[in-house]
Amino acid sequence: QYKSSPKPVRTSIVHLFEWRWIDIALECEMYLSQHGFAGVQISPPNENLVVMNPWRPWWERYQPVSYKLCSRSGNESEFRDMVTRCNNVGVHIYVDVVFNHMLNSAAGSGNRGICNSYFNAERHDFPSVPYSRFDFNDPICKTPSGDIENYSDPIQVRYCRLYGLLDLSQWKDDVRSKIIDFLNHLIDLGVAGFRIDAAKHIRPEDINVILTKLNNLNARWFTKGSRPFIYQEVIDLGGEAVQSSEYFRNGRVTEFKYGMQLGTVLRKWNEQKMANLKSWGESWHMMPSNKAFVFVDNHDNQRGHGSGGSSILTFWNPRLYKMAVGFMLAHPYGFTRIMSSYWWPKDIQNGTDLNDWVGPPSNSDGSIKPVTIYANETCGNGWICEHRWDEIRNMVIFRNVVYGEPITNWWDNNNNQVAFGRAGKGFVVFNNDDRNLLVILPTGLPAGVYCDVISGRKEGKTCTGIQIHVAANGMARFQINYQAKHPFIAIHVEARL
Ligand code: LAG
Ligand code: CA
Repeated sequence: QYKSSPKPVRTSIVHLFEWRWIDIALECEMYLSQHGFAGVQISPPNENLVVMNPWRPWWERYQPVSYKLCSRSGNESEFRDMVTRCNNVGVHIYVDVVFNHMLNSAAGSGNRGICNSYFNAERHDFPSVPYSRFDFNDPICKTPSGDIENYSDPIQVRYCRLYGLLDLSQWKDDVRSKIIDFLNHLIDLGVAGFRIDAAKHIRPEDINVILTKLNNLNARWFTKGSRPFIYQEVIDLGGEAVQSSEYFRNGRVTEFKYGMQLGTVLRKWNEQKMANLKSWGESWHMMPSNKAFVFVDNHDNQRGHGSGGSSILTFWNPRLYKMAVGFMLAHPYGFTRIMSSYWWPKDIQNGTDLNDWVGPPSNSDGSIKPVTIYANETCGNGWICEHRWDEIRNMVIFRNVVYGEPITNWWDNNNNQVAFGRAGKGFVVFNNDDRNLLVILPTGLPAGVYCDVISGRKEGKTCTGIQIHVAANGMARFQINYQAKHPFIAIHVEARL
């Protein structure tokens, strides 16, 4: 061997929703780096409004007061420490940045930012940025309420208030320069990219100007000249004035049809079946794969906010959820994000969750509780940690192993049993039918005994789960009974015994 082995690819990020910076730093070092995660999406790090009614909802973090790095997740020195420690183990930080708007117009005034910054919502005054009334779109918005009333009118979508949130003028140089300074500060601290919140409500050309003024990534961790990774949150399920494609030249765009359609298939709604997933991708009216940022659920639609409705699968439905995430990670379409949630007292009344606002596990003073990690690697203290579920964690690794390979050897029973390979690197089999599956299939894999990474994992020379024997001709026998604990099987070349 004359060449050192190439750096392993890492292809998925995890949203550690509402985690504290000190917990994320530990998670990078103790878990994410060892298990092939490329990075972490963090909750908005800048100062927000403290909302007392309802009590400390998660969504208060989408109401900025200033760009000071100060939030329930931690202060600037904790933020800096997290970025440094995560980068040092090769796990990158992606920041959820909220710059469409500031806080809501009815928030009043006072030193009620989470770090005591002053604001006056009525006067549109944010001295800690500073922004003043000239930095907002009120004169342009023509709706009677000042809010977005009609999503088929792009002018309203861009220049009126989303949920009553004071709408910033990103077309103005002084607003742009405040946003650019904020993002460059984050880049200089070492972050790798941004989720642009509410991008649909900002003109793509304004985002573009901001992006072109950003610094290169910090050369302490990134190759000289590297640019930030960008994914823009645009909810486009079709039928609205603003379309995802307007944003392609800025970076990736969230594909909200992905989780909605995949949930519909796995739930077998609308007469859908997994066999239909043979054509999964662009032909399902989704954007080009190399533009798409995909996920089964996100922090909004897992609790009925945002879009996607009741078809969205979440940790509340673990069996189907694991299949959905498993399918997403096995399939080459898009750039993938895993959701990592906290528990809340879900209370559905007449189709809506009365507790959709409930914030992260917290103490009576509002501070966020630490993430507890048990010896068996699962989480406690109210944290769900889907990314630590064996099936999901192992499929994150599967995606890295098969990266760049096309789909091969697709098989289905014309119903809800499907299987496919990734050109000699990996193979998956799903059974979402109410009947047993027993098939012998060509896998395209080299002969050998493989460890199924869904029912177990490879530990040294042994497998804690089912073993799959691939014959010299690539054929292998798969059995998944319909009540089986694990409704799918996945094997790949790094889990050969
Ligand atoms: C997003 N993407 O475009 C975030 O993913 C989403 O979580 C944000 O909404 C939204 N854009 C604005 O940044 C969240 C909640 C809203 C919440 C808002 C502001 O989904 O429900 O609105 O953050 O905190 C809340 C109330 C509204 C109220 C508004 C202003 O729920 O009823 O009108 O505050 O007071
Ligand atoms: Ca706007």
